[in-house]
Amino acid sequence: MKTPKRLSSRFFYDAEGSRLFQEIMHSPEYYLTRSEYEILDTNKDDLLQLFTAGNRPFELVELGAGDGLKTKILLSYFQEKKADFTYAPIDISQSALDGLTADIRRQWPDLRVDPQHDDYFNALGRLSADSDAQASPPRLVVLFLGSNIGNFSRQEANDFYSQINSRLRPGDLVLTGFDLQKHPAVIHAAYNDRQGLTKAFNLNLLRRINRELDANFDLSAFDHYEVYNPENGEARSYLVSQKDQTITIGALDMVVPFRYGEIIHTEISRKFTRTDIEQLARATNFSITGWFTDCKGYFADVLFEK
Ligand code: AVJ
Repeated sequence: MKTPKRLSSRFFYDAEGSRLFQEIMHSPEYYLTRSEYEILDTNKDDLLQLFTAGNRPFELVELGAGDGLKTKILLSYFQEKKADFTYAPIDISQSALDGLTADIRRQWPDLRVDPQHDDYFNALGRLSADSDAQASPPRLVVLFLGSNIGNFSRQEANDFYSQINSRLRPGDLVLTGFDLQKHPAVIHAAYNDRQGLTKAFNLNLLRRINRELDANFDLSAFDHYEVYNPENGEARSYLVSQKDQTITIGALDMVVPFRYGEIIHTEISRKFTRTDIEQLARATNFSITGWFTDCKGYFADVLFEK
């Protein structure tokens, strides 16, 4: 068995995990969502001008759309301004996608929605192939909001943005939400909320393994532990075994021993400097054509152009 033990943060988002994440986004400590909401709301007109430059129609492709709370600010404004665009949310969760699509069709019956239930790359590849087939293709505008990029290592982020770049044409855009480095105590608090929502979110991984893989984790025998390292900008989440114990995972025919104090690493939430973001753009052949921050300077939505 490898040490330290690890679980991928991809597995957080079953129905209960998605619900807990919604609650985290509303908690007083989790500033990320409010900061990005402010940025999009304040700059929606500038963004529309940039997306429609040259009077081209555009296709708004959102990676990991979730409940689309923040995107709706843009959708609502773009609709009001009668912009010529299609919204293509991509998500691996069919239930999240169905909910979002139904919601949007109810709210804006005239908006063109083209949901893609798929892996990001397959969906992006298909959308760019579709537009290649058109005489005057729409500009692709990729949205990757919420600092979801923080879950990637530096290398993974470079690979991901290079792959996105390879599926775009010159003039296409990517708008990314980056959580910025700031006073470490502010970041620490966001992942250690008083209500225990982040703890429940982290422990839900074990509940999911119990249910889907027939395991017998006792959730009360594990604790949540989060550290933020201001030297490298990494917030890391762990589950900690509170005693010596042995877990069985029926579906995998696996017996997993834990020592008292042993950890499972579950997530990295990376925080960025301006230099980190500039290096990402340069390494993946994008130029930076827009830089938007909230009034506290906690978060940035940055526009990359191919
Ligand atoms: C959805 C990946 C941006 O890392 O801040 C929230 C998930 N984890 N609290 C983040 C999360 C713990 C979140 N992202």
